[in-house]
Parts: sequence; C-alpha cells; structure tokens
Amino acid sequence: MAVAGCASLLLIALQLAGPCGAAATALPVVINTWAFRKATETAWRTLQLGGSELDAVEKGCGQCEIDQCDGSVGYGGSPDESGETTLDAMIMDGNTMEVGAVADLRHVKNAIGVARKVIEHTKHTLLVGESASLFAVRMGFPYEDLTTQRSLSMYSRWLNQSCQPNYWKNVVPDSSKSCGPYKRLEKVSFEEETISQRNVHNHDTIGMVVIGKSGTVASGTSTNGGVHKIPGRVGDSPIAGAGSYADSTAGGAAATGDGDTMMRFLPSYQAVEYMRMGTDPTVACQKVISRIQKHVPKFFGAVICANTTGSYGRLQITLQLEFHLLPNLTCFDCLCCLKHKKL
Ligand code: SD4
Repeated sequence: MAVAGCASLLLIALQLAGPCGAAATALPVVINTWAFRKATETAWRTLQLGGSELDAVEKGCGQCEIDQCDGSVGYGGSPDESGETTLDAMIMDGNTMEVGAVADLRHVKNAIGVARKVIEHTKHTLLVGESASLFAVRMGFPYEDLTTQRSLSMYSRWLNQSCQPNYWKNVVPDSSKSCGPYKRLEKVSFEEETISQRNVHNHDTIGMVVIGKSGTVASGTSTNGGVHKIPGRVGDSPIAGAGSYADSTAGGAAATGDGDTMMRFLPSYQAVEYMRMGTDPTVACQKVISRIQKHVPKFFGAVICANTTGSYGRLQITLQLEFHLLPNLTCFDCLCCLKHKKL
C-alpha cells in the first residue's frame, strides 16, 4: 500500500469519482461509506419492499451492525481503554429535520435501532451512556455483552504494547511510552498530532444517505468509534451535521474518519448547504474536506454527498487507496452506491 501525498490523493479521488459523481441520475439512490455492499443492498431492498427512506437507513446501517463491518461498526470492535466496546449512531429525517442519536451506548448491539426510537418515542435528540442503554431496554432491545474474543485480544495486545497508541497528551507518566493511570502535567505543550496515532483501520464507520423516488432524504451513521479511545469519548458519528445530515430541500451527506477533528467542522451540514446553493455533490465534498485540511493537514477521512436530483459524489483523504467495482453495485474506495436499478 503506497502512501501518497495529499495532492495526488486528491487528484486520484477526483478521477475515480467519474461514474459515481456523474450528472443527474434517476431516483431512488442509496449511497454509503466504504465497500459495505450488504448494507447498501439491504437499504435498497427495504425501499423496494415499500419501506420509507428512514427505514432504509435504519436497516442498511443495522446490517453493518450485525455484520460488524470491518470491525468498526457494531459489537466486538474498537475496545476502549477499559476493554469495552461502546457505540455511537444517529438517524436523520430530511423532511421533518428530526434527529435521533445515541452516544457511548453500552451493552446494546443495535445502536441505529435505538437512535430511531429516540425520534419515535421521545422529544429529545441525543441520549448517552448507560442511561441510553436503559432507554434501549425499555424500548425492548436486549441488554448484552458487546465484548468478543477479537475485542478481548485487541485489548490485551494493546496492554502488552504499553497502551500504544492512545489519545492522551500532557500527562504523567509519559503517555507515548506507558500506560496510565495518568495525571495532568502542570505545563501544557501544544504538539502537532502524528498520523500514527490513528491507524488506517480506524475509519470505517458506516454513513448512509438514502434519497427516495419523491426526493425525500434520510441519513444515518453507526460506529464503535476510535480504537482504544478514552472511556466517555464521543465522536462525530452521532452528531447531526458532523456524522451526517439530511434535508429534503437540498440533499444529504455523511462522513467517516478522524471524528475528533471532523466534528469541529460539521462537514455534513456544510456539504448539504453547498448543495443547496447548487454546488455539484463531488465539489461539495471536496470543499468541506479542503476546509478541514487547511487547519489540520494530516487529518484523514471521507465525505459522501448526494443532492435531491440523485447526483452524488465523494471525496476521501486517507492512507489507503483501494478500488472495488462490483456487478449490480458500484463501490469505490470510500463509497458504495445503488441507483434506480433492480437488484
Ligand atoms: C469516530 N468517525 O468515532 C468515527 C471513526 C470512524 O470507523 O470513522 N470509525 O471518530
């Protein structure tokens, strides 16, 4: 795997965007981050069977939670510093602008299902932690252990490597050499983060945008967040406008990648606003990524964008470039898409 400079990555990403980002396509459209083909197909099938756009997002992302897509979605992945897997998810209705989200959800597997229940059974937007789990149980979701053999061995490998990498800074003992517990250092220094702190397998969240026949937009995300995160950490995925955004008068967008950086820029909201002003979806994605890069040149991530005509695109900045082209379904390195086509 070659590590290319950002400029050439940008060029390659734009070239690859050709067929996907091409002119207006007929609706409906389902797009999601990464080559999570089963998730795309599940969402598509849900629409074909008469489900709503919101149903399609819930089922599509839910499929990834069942499949533990790339170990970055669902149970048994990304153990935190105490070895526990916790989940973040959101779902957004672009007609009503309602959002349901859960963050730091523990002991419940179907995070996006719980997020949907936040819309349907509460007047809130975001529930967190064990309280979100209690809500989930009341809504009928099973309370179970999210730990697996895989997450246990990831955790013990990390402990054996002196807890490297981790997300601490300005603490004693030196977090780049030893495990905690840490205490704060009196003198705080501002060092640039190195890319090695977040590895390439730490960015495979599912983000999905569904646009139905009538132009109704829904979006959602589901992830188990950053590997070895500090307990309590919440990323961009459950935050409206950061992880995803949907507005049936403009379009939808979803993001994946370094959430601690991305959530400061609300890239999904910004991309939808660009599309509202008539910007092409690929260019909208490109503009929000460039904006983040101006401040954080070493950040990595991807944004996918679709407007209400069904035109879509994506832009990715990452270390890993893969190219997938599948029958029935088009998948690029950071985007899977299905459009107006029978399965
Ligand atoms: C997060 N954006 O929690 C997510 C990470 C990601 O697969 O994309 N993980 O920061």
